[in-house]
Amino acid sequence: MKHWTLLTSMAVAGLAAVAMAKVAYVADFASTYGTKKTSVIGKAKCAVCHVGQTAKLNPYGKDLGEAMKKEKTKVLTGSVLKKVEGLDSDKDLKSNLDEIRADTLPGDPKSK
Ligand SMILES: [Ca+2]
Repeated sequence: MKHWTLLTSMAVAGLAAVAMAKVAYVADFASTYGTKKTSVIGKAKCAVCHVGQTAKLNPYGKDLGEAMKKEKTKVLTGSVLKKVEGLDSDKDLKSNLDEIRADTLPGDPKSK
């Protein structure tokens, strides 16, 4: 029984750490691009990189994940964000940077 309690505690702590990481990523993104909370991107929060509010990454989130791996970091930095600016993650013919500037979602082809 104690074994399960420990495992459950570790799982909850792990999920909390993931949630905290996401909150930090949203802040890093906003400070890099100066996005306002009232903008489409600002309101999307985690959905800029994830499919809705799930842990699953959208195409833009996957490209950021690859860039983080290449930089051997687990932190979303301005440098990582810049590495994927020229890509068109969601294949809607607009670069990620153009989408961010236009306040559309770089990981959602329906947002353009
Ligand atoms: Ca795009």
